[in-house]
Amino acid sequence: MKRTCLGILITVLSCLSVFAQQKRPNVIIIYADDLGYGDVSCYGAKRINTPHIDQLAKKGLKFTNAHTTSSTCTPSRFSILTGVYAWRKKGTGIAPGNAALLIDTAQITLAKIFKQSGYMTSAIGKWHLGLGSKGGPDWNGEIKPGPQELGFDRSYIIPATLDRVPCVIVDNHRVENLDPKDPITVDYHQKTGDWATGKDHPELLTMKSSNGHDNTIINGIGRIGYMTGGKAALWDDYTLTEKLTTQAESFIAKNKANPFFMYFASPNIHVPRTPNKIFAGKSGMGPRGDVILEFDWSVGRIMRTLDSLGLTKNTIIVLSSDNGPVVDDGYQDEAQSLLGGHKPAGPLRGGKYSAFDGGTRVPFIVSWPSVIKRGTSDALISQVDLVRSFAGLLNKKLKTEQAYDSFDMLSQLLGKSANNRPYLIEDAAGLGIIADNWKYIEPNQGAVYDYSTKTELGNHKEPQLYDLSSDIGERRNLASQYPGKVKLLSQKLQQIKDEHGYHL
Ligand code: NG6
Ligand code: CA
Repeated sequence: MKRTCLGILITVLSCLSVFAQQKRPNVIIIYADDLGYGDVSCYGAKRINTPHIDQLAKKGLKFTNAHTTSSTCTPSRFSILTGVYAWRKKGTGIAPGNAALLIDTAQITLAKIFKQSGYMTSAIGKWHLGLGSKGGPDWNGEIKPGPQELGFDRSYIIPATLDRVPCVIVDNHRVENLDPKDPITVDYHQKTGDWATGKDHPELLTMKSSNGHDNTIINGIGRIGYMTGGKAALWDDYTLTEKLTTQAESFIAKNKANPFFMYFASPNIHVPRTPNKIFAGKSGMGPRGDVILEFDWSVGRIMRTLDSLGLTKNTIIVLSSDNGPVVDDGYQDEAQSLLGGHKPAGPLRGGKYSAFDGGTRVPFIVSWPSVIKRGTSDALISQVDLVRSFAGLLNKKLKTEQAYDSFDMLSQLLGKSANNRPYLIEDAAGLGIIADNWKYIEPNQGAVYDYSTKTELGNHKEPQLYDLSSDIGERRNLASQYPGKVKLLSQKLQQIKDEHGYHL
């Protein structure tokens, strides 16, 4: 008798757990590179049309006040994956292509949270968080630690950026298509091997540099850093988005029966902008506009794959960008001359590299058709919050010493609350803090303007204070009018810095 009861109990419990298993949503983060607040049509772009992203926004929740933690790539990615501000750790600025892994493998990560909850996890696309242990990766051997040591079951990545060597894909722990007889050498200080450089052979370039980008030429494009070898492993710039999207689709298809988490970090719309021939010339805005179309297409393909497998309803998609927009980021690709009236940052001031909101306020859309009601949310949230929010969704308790900069904003992500995060930190040359629509940028010695990218960097030797509710473009510095507010926010910022340390 006892045995039967126990048997029934076990059956009931296992049914419950299967039920729970089935109900758990898949989660996909689609993370664009350098896509601005004004670069997609559902955020107001007029000259460019992004129907798939718009469709996602139409079905889901469009955030108007969501932020990256930084106005450049590496620190933003560090934060979204760890729940910790990158400025707390030394050496987390824009990483060279041969940097060692920047995230401690003992640290909690978004991927680990999903993996520990039984999800299949993958990182596909741009990584830019370093690989390998001290001294950097062994490109010709086993490349670890990397994403897999941080909780991703599968990884298929561009090690750094499109414009940084080595221009090869790392498939799990190895360079894809590497011929052992043609080993790769990478150097960020001096030329290695005999491959031509943009500096010495500008006549070989199919895309000319406007700033830097004059080291080794790969596929007719001058890059940052020197490399030689690995010829068979080099990526093709013009079909890379396609290739990565296909990988994403096959990961989804393979895991259609399990809950899965995919971090799909698109290389678009970072330089060098090399649209697939399907999109070349289609935007009328040159390659920058064309790769926005390409990004939108790749989002559409992922959405279609989910649809065809019947997964749309129970899949959460978070679509965002790692930092704000830049027009000329170092190549002569007509982005500036063909811009027309397009405003990549929308109404915001500054862009990539900037302490103004153009650097950090980005498109942010969350869709989960079976749960989230469509609409718009003005809640102040940060990408650093994804760690604790998804831990909340999975009922996973994190220790206080883990992901300490992350807040559980699940209710906001699901549209059940529009409460603001009490404060939020943005990182450029100096730090900025936003609380209740007031933004304070601490005094710093950084350049005010970057002439090569034509960016207002938002740095100033004096404190800056903006009322974002009436001045979203950060035009009127109210610091001298509201010294009390300046004091309060600078004290709060100092307290946040001191709580867990900082390295600027
Ligand atoms: C800059 C590069 C820029 C881009 C950026 C990183 C030059 C002149 N500029 O140093 O092209 O690669 O680093 O971008 O080399 S990010 O989105 O990965 O942060
Ligand atoms: Ca970026």
